[in-house]
Amino acid sequence: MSFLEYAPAPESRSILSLRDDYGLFIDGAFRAGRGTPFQTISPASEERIATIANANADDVDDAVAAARRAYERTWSRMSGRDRGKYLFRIARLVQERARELAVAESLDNGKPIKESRDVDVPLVAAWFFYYAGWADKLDHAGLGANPRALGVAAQVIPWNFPLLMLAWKIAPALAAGNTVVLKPAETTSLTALLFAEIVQQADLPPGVVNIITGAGDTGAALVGHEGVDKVAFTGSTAVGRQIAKTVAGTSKKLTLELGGKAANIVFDDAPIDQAVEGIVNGIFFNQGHVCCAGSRLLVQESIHDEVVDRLKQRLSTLRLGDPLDKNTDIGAINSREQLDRIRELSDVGVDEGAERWTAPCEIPENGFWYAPTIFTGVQTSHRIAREEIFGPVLSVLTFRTPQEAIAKANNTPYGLSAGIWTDKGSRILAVADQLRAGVVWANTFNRFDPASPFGGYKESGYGREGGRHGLGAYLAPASVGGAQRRIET
Ligand code: TXE
Repeated sequence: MSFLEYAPAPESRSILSLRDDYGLFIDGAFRAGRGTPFQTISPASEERIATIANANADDVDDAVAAARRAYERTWSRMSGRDRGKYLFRIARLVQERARELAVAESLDNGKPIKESRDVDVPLVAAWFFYYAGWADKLDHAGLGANPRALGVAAQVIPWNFPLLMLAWKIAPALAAGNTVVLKPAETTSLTALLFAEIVQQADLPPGVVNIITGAGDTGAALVGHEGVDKVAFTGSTAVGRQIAKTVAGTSKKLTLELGGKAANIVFDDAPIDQAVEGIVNGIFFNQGHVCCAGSRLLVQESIHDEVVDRLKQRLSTLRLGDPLDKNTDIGAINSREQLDRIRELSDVGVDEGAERWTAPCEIPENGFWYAPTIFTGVQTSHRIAREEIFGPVLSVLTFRTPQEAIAKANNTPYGLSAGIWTDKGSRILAVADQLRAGVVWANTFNRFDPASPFGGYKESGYGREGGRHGLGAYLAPASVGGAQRRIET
């Protein structure tokens, strides 16, 4: 049976054999951290899962030093073909341990098991397979000197796709010949530590991958460390700005993948059934904890009522509850802090005059939950139309003409993604061309592929992850010139 056919049930937690305490993974081994350890809990039950080590500045020093040694002594001297073999090995081990990784991810993050099982974990494997295939293409490609790795990469990731964001960061970095120190988010460290076990199983040279756990201060110490050559961050725009300031004036290379407020634009000729499913997937997938979520629905005025009615009907059928139940559509909100943020901004929506509708879900007694919510009558000036809510909340706005749709879609400080729903191919091309968004989906939403570059404009950050561009973010082109010897005949 392949992992894709496997459907974990609520009791699936029993397939996990977790440790009670997790250390930092530095130089190929687990060890205690020197900061005060913290607990990771299940957001669906608030029960403790495990104790997680906390890296202080000395631990960060050790991790960066281990990465530097590994870079100089082994990884940068290895052929691309050999690096690729390690990446293929990691990809296969992710597949072998897919059930366990999916259950751990849902337990620690709160996302429905059908998402971690069918989306997150398969994409993690796909990312490693994809970049494994690039590693040997960098050797002697016939384009002059081989491009050079940057050195040690500091990578800080968020909690919404813990394992997938790790893959987006680590796979291209290693393929390009860099070594890494990665810090997962403090509420979702578990699967990064299981990944560290996979790194051991794959027999990677010690120090090539280091995983250090901790909160924002650990992340700040890592990105500010002078032994780091490259910083890659995914998270809030506020922290992204701070990191950009820290890195400014140094020679570190930087990529930032920050927030979003994507417009999902539905024209009156769109296939309605498909569009309704796309709107639901666009904003309620992963409880809306998605930087590219279609959080602003721009619907053509003539079909507004029909679309909103259909959405309400559809949302009334969604099942909210135990993330480990294979029938669950909406899981838990990842943390109490995030739940508070969602509640606060949603209440602002009501105060500003928009109309709030909440899906009729039963909310479990323990844990952090927010029922799918739709706001209608939203104006472009409302905060719920401008700020990232990062939760299962959809703001509905209307438009009359394509030009008005484009203007409203672009009227945001962000520029990460957008969706277009229409039957007219020519309209897709014309509208997509004018949208200031790094990713535009047509008659679909939230589709990810390791070969496609992903990233944003404006406050959504800069740089791209995925594809050749994602690899380029970890490489420095090198020109080696010289006079050619004339061969006498
Ligand atoms: O993000 P933070 P938070 C948005 C979303 C959400 C809001 C806040 O709107 O509501 O951000 O979420 C580490 N130097 N996104 O507070 O703080 C931190 O430990 C270095 C969108 O969780 O940015 C974690 O590992 N690192 C986003 C990571 O940064 C620091 C995904 C993200 O945490 C740091 C997540 C510092 N000074 C939230 N401070 C997306 N683009 O997908 C914190 N961190």
